[in-house]
Amino acid sequence: MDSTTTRTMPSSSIPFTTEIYRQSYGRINGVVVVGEALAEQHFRLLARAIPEDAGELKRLGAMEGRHARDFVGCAKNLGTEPDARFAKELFAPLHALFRDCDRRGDLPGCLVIQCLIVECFAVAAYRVYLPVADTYARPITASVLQDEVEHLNYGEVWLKQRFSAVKEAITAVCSQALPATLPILRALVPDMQTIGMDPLELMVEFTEIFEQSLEAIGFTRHDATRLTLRAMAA
Ligand code: PL3
Ligand code: FE2
Ligand code: FE2
Repeated sequence: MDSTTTRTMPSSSIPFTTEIYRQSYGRINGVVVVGEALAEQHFRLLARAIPEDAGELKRLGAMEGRHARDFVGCAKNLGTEPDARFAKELFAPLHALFRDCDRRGDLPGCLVIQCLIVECFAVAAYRVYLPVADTYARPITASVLQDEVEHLNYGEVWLKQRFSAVKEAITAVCSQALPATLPILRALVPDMQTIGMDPLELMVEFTEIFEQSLEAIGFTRHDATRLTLRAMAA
């Protein structure tokens, strides 16, 4: 199935009620719910690390908690539940990297992992999921998507304001954190195909949004592309 076919797959041809759909959805939904719950933790840690923005960061963390609950509801609506065990294993390396940066007081590292990498991943995933979502999940996903853009924006603004001081730290953390993100995507390829998402489209979308973010922060287009491609090829 090529990407055009997948992207335009009409909702009527998606097998929402089959057991195979439910199983794939449970694994993907697990990754989403665990990703949202970790995002909540990360924003709470960031609120401690950046006291001048604590109120704002706690608000963003609370949004993540709501996203997790809303997506659990999407699984329940389809008669399945999030597979959290599988998802926790997938997110463990990225979460460990965040905790390391937090412990070392590497704020740019924390912001790149949560606000740039995780949020770009979320924006790309929800954009690709939206056209193939069931009628219950679609409005929820559309509303969550708007919140994720706000989370991405918080990180962009913070990093842009300190660009020359944090440029090296951004490059360093990307080279570790981007390779830790790819196995999550790879593990979900067959399940994404089952629910009508095109994994290649997700990669393309992620790369585009991530490079745009790096440019918004202050990298040249050339450096943004190099940094992303080098880290993804690692
Ligand atoms: C940050 O706010 C949340 C981070 C969550 C990361 C989500 C990754 C999702 C992988 C692909 C599946 C998207 C489909 C959505 C289905 C409920
Ligand atoms: Fe979220
Ligand atoms: Fe978010």
